[in-house]
Amino acid sequence: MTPPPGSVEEARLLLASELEEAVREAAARGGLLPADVQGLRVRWLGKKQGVVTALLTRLRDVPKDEKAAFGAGVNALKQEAEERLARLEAEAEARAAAAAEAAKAVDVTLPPRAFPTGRLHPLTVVRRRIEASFRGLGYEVADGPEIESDWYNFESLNFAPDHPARDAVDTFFVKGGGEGRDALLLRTHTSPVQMRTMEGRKPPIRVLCPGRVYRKDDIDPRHSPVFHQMEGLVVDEGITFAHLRGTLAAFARSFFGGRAEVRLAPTFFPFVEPGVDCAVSCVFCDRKGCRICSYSGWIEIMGAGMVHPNVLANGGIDPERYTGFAFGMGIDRIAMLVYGIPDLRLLFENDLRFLDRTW
Ligand code: 2U9
Repeated sequence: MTPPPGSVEEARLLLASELEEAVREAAARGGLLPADVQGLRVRWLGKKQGVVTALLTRLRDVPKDEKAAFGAGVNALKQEAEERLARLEAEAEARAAAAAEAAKAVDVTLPPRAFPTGRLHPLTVVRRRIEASFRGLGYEVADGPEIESDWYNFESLNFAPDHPARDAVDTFFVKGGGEGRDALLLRTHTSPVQMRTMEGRKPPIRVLCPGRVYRKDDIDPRHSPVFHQMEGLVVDEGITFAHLRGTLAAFARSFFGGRAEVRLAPTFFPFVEPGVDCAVSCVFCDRKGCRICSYSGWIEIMGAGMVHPNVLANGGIDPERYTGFAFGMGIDRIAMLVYGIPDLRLLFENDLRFLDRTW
């Protein structure tokens, strides 16, 4: 039976259904908040327009003999509304307090925030790998100045006075340097470091010289006016070409893998005699022929040779007693080869879109 409109009974049913509805509706967003309950309190118990207050103002229109019952009914309703709202309020406050506590807490199960770390440059990785291959053979690593004299860069290394590399077209000379062998220049190879090493000590010498070198080359995918070399020098009594060949073969196997072989072909460098070009069997196609080795099965990786007696003598070493071998390779070229880098410039531009990977 529906209660008559405007009756206390009707208001009591409305109170129950409205509060239940409010609770149900708030469940999806985590339950009633204290502010929600405050809104309900205003609607029901508000002094100006609350439903209960409105009922009380109607008391004067109620017939005399019904006034007592009506007033008691409204008071009961008011008490019921107060109790229900007080309960909802307590729940909402407890919920808000728990949420505030949770916001303060550290969630130890969260995955750690990514932390940006630095990485090694591919040239550094390749240099270190080459060094590791030779360290196992007893070599130490040495370095020297990038600004050199004509003597250390050319003259002492047996370059003829009219050798084309000594031309200002190919080499960066430093303004204000001296004349002749005292001229200053940006080193065109790391060989001056080996010269300085020979001067400073007695054989046996086994030294590895990595470093930046400069040549007046125009920039293109395979050329840059600055690049990197790794050179090596061994000087001792009784060093022969067989030691050179065995060393290059051991390096090739250590660096490129156990199946790698080397092939030597005669060539000319002023600082060695004989001089050789050294190729390694193509590890990409196992010598069958592929794009990387230009379908030859071999890849040129370095030059080498027996140190010229004039060069030993210029380094203060008696060429009658000692012999030695030397080799040189381009670190950039080897990095491009092993990582398939198509353009040398990528190694110098410091673009993280290229560099940011594990080399
Ligand atoms: C001393 C005596 C001998 C170093 C050598 C090469 C052969 C060689 C090139 C390879 C490619 C340089 O990067 S590259 O352009 N180098 O072919 N270098 S023997 O010989 C020396 C060095 C120092 C005292």
